[in-house]
Amino acid sequence: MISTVINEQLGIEYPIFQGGMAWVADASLAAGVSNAGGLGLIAAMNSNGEQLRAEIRKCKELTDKPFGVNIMLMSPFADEVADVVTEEGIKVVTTGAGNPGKYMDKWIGAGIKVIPVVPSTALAKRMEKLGAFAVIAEGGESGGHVGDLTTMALVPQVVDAVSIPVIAAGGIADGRQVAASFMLGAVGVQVGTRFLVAKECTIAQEYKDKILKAKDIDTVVTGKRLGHPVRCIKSSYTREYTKMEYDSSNYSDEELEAKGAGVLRLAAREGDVKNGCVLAGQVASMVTKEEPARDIILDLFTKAEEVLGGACKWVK
Ligand code: TUI
Repeated sequence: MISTVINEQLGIEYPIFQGGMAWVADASLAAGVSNAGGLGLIAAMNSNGEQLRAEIRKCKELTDKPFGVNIMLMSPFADEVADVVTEEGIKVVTTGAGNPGKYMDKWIGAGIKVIPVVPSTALAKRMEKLGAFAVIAEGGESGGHVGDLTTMALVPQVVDAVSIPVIAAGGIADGRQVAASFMLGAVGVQVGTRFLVAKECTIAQEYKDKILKAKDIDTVVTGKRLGHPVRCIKSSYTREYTKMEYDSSNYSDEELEAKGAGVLRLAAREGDVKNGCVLAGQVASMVTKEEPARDIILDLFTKAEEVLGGACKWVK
């Protein structure tokens, strides 16, 4: 059994978080993962305060296990949802796509364990100083908003830079990658892409099918020109976007911004994977079957234990 400060302190069975994926991580998925022994997270994403409150209450109906909320700091409603998590007695908040510094005192004062996603050692150190319980070091293999460093390079550097627990994220979809994360010094993992095809995940079947059919080289990073790089599955949409992105004399930043508006919702909720954008990590091609969250977690940890237990097959 793999047991670390993460599952012990958070009152969960396995040291695994489900990524707080925008337009994906609703009460159904979060409760499914929490009931399966991991930490489910509701993505506050672009919800306003009352929408998030309703989703949190739904999740409380579906599970009596701990779950958390992920706050996307670029959201226009970040201030409102920052208050809602304290009012609703949420115990764990993860943050993404920015620096949560201005909320930290309030959250920590309310007894919340704050666990920011960090793409660099500098931000990890800043978060430690501000009282973060742990950090999630997310490499650019992940889906969605990505940093520059890979998980392999980032995780051990963050582990060396801080003395709080480090959770590895980005490029983790099977037991070998869970085992590797522990070898790099992480004490937990965050998994996104593999949970896209969990039975409890309510996204459109067309989106799940894109993940199930993906090949290794099927993801691309768009949006660098606007400063918001996002990894997604290649499609006719990403080809059009990329063409516009590299043709700055003909397409303004505003036109590019407009091209990106609403495309994740279109794919995830409407199932329009032609005009919409399917966010996914580089491990999408390793995700080959839809199954309950419990089976995903059991598979990840059973295989990770086998790998870690056997140490290394090259050591004779
Ligand atoms: O946040 C994510 N993944 C996301 S957010 C998202 S919604 C979105 N849609 C369109 C454009 C942009 C976002 C989809 N996927 N992962 C966590 C993450 N955070 N990855 C990288 C970062 C990050 C980057 C810079 C965290 C902090 C940061 O700090 C910059 C600073 O202010 O110092």
